[in-house]
Amino acid sequence: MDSNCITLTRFVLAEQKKAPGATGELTQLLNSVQTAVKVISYAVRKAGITKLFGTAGETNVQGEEVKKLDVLANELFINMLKSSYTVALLISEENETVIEIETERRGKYIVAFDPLDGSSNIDCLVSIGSIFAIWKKTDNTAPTLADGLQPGNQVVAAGYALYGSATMMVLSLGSGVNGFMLDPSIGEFILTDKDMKIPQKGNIYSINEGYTHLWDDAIKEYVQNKKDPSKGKPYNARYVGSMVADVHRTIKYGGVFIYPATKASPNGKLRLLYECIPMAFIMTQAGGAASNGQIPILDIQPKTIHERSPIFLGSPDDVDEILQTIQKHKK
Ligand code: AMP
Ligand code: P6P
Repeated sequence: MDSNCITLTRFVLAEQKKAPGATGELTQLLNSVQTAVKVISYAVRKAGITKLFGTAGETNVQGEEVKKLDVLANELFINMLKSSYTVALLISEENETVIEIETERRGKYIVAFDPLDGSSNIDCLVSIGSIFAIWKKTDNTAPTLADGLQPGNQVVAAGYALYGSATMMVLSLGSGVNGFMLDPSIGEFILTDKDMKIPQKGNIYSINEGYTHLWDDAIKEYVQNKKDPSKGKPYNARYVGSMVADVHRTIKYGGVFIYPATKASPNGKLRLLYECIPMAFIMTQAGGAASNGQIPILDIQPKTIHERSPIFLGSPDDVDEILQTIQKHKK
């Protein structure tokens, strides 16, 4: 046992001490997220035994069946964040409207989160995840919807938890990306992936090819090129259908993850505030790129809390290639 192991708690505190004038509020917020993730991880791994699988008989704002684990994960994020006295407003994938915090418990941060992303994969034990992004309230007035609609280039911190063969938290506080593996024997996240950087170029493309008939020509051409031996060594196709798993693999191995606009979904499927922005922030901090096909995801000005965005993210060379293909088709 390493008697000097870097836990997530220790890492965040050390980063706080580098921030002049920091009061510890952001550290406290991140510790409350860590607690929510630990309980979700436990519940995910026990779900089959404790009958947490299956639907809770409700549907969420997305019109999707809500499974019991979704409900539990959402309540955990809300309760842990509210009781941290660090947040003024919450935005959850599971809640139609913003979640306001009573005055006496308010802090200066705004958190948008997807408490359990990929939940359609729960019952077949495919990896799922939690995703969050943190902004700072820009003034001392009562929180309004505008506080929850800040662009990704104003993000203070963002992260995801991957409930896979192990549970891992990947976090960026604005100075790079670090990965922490949960050691269930001590209940602590341990720094295992220091200063994560995505390869400049990869050999994996990740997109749901079941929608090929709905793509525009640029996407069809790009994907076809990735499979055509006359254009170079063909790429491998990998698609989990769980954003956190697909993005984590992309950071680790390189390549590109794509959820484009389709004829059926003109703005794509993934949500800007609590899926695209946090993943774009992390990817950019890891030396990668993230675009909606026209501009960087982090520069998009959100208009509504559940708006969707097309997303192309991954290795800089791979994202650049697809953006060039898109531009070529615009001419
Ligand atoms: P605080 O008063 O603790 O909320 O921190 C004020 C600002 O200092 C934050 O909004 C961050 O920009 C920075 N900061 C505080 N804690 C941390 C941390 N643990 N890691 C990185 N930056 C931090
Ligand atoms: P499709 C899961 O439902 C999710 O929101 C993301 O985690 C995932 O990347 C995407 O949807 C998968 O969507 O249309 O390919 O099944």
